[in-house]
Amino acid sequence: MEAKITKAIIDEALKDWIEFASCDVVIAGAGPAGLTAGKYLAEKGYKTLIFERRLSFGGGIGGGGMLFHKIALEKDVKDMLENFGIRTIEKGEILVCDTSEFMAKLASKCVDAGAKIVFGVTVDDVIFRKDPLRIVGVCIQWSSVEMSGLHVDPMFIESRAVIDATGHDAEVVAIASRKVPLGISILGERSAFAEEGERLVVEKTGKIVDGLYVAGMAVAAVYNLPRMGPIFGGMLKSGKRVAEIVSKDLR
Ligand code: 48F
Repeated sequence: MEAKITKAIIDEALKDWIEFASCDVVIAGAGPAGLTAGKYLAEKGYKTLIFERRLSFGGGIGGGGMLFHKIALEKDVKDMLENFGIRTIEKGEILVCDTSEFMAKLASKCVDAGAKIVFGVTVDDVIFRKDPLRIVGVCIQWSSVEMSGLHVDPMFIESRAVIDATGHDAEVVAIASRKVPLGISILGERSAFAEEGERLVVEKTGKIVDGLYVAGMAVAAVYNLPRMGPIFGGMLKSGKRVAEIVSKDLR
């Protein structure tokens, strides 16, 4: 029995790895922006793979506002929330919902749409080509190996588009801007200005260079935009917008 358990797991895992070694879209990070982008891209039929460093999805959702188990959203994302089946309570101009419901339903809709989420894997570099400069995939490593500090070479996933949805540090764009380089420097996010941050994070969502896109709080890090704290409408809209932009470019 024990050997059968091992064989069944490895057999199915390898099938996924072989299938996804080359895919349409790699998303780094399974926070709200990455999960939303994953849902809309998979729904459009793109082979979409999400790598998440941790062993769970949700990113900053679980912490709510200072560990209170609720997050806020603007009313203009009500349709999207209904599409995800997420229930909210109206508080004047703000909608409020449970962190657990928000996280679970974003992830379940993303998976149901066909996106593959792999936990415990960190995107630690990009693959590039010259003339013209473009990003054609990512280098990946087990997060546990990364944490151990062992010297282990990464492996590669080729993809037509890479989306940095790694949150506040914009890790993938930061690496590419240092190592490719892209001719940009990452300034990091600014102090809080919720309304402006929510607007600009959506407006600036998009392509960095051919093959590399940015969504969610990573956008704020790249473009030095204000942070907005535990209000999440901008993350949903940014995830949806990057899916539309990538989908248009891949068509
Ligand atoms: O941080 P995160 O939730 O980013 P987001 O989707 O949403 C931001 C909000 O949660 C909140 C906010 C706005 O309302 O201020 O903070 O933009 O999710 C990012 C995910 O990416 C993972 C990380 O563990 C988290 O789950 N991640 C980070 N770096 C890597 C990564 C990496 N190099 N490879 C794989 N996953």
